[in-house]
Amino acid sequence: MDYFLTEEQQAIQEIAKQIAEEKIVPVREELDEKEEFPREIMKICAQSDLFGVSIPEAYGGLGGGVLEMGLAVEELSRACLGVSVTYAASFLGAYPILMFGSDQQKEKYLPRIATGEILGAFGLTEANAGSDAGGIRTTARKEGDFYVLNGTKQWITNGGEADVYTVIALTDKSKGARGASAFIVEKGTEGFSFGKKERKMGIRASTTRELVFEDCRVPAANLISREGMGFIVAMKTLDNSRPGIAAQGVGVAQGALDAAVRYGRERHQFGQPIISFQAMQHMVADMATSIEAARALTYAVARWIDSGAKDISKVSAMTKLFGSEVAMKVTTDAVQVFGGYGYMKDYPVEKMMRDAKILQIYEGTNQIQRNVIGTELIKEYAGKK
Ligand code: COS
Repeated sequence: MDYFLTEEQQAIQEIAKQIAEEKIVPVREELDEKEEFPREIMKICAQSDLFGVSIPEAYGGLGGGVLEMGLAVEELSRACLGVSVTYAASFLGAYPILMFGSDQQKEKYLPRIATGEILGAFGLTEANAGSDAGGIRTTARKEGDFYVLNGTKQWITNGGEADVYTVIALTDKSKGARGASAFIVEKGTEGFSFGKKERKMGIRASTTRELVFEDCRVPAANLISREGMGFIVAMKTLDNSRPGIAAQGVGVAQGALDAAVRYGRERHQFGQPIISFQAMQHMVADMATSIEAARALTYAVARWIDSGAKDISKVSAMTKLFGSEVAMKVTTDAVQVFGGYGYMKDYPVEKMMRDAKILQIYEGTNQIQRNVIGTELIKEYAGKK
């Protein structure tokens, strides 16, 4: 289907597709097996300008938005979600700077993120603050020209590998979420170290690690926006990044459908290709239909956000919810098309199914997405919007 992408958008898609097919597919199994960070592939993405797709031209990027990011993420995700989330998480770390940073902060960090010289990461989640993001306990105490950070962030994508982290910490514990503030913390800052590296069911090429702050002194100039804005910074970041999770879902689902149809044409049972059976055709028909619906919703919402829309929480949550549910269902059905072979590591679909599961969980579980959608709907019907 033609989504009337511009030449530049098609070029981004093409480059990401080429990297996916030529560089990621040949190594994805090994990266998954060894839980290896895809450093070489990130270098290739950097050389191909992919890290700059959604950074403004003024800071050395290509000036795209949520749609351009989604197009790149979708193509990389067709090959491997572990690699695509590594790429996307760098931009997740950059969002707070891009949306709320000072000119100096933007000038200092965005050009290097755009070239891929440095990788970004986003630190919000803690052991006791997952869905309840307002329940974080990491603190930031003002001391002269510094903030002193103490606490531990958990499950941080690109943890230990990224160079620059946007971290949410409490500057006023008594105010809860309203007392949170956002900071830029560079790797190598004294008192900032990395804890446990997680072993995961899927997206194993992606590194997930604790960030540990022990009397970590961060220059006051690294405060993003002002004190008390941290929760808003985090929520706005997630509003903008959730369509990227939907794009991951569309990508991995498309990868699974491609594999399933190819296999269905080759695999013979009862003297004919299994794709000739109606049971198989109905399965792939449903897979293809739901993928196209998820893609259409994702592109439409991304375009709307890029047009400058402000009230995006509901539709952003819808993309994430729908795209991730489609990914889980389609990858599970792809394993079914492969039958016993689908359960084996000889084919890519078991990995796709393991990888897809995280999409229903991270950047807000799908239960939380439904809460966000429901809350917004109630406000609309009550005439408060
Ligand atoms: N944009 C701007 N402000 C927002 C917002 C958004 N999308 N969502 C919430 N807020 C504001 C609220 O307006 C409220 O402000 P006031 O205190 O001024 O009224 C404040 O933030 C707290 O909001 P709320 O009361 O809805 O928060 P809850 O404690 O009920 O928590 C959240 C609900 C939003 C935290 C939950 O729905 C959520 O999204 N959890 C998942 C977090 C997540 O995605 N984690 C992944 C980690 S990063 S990979």
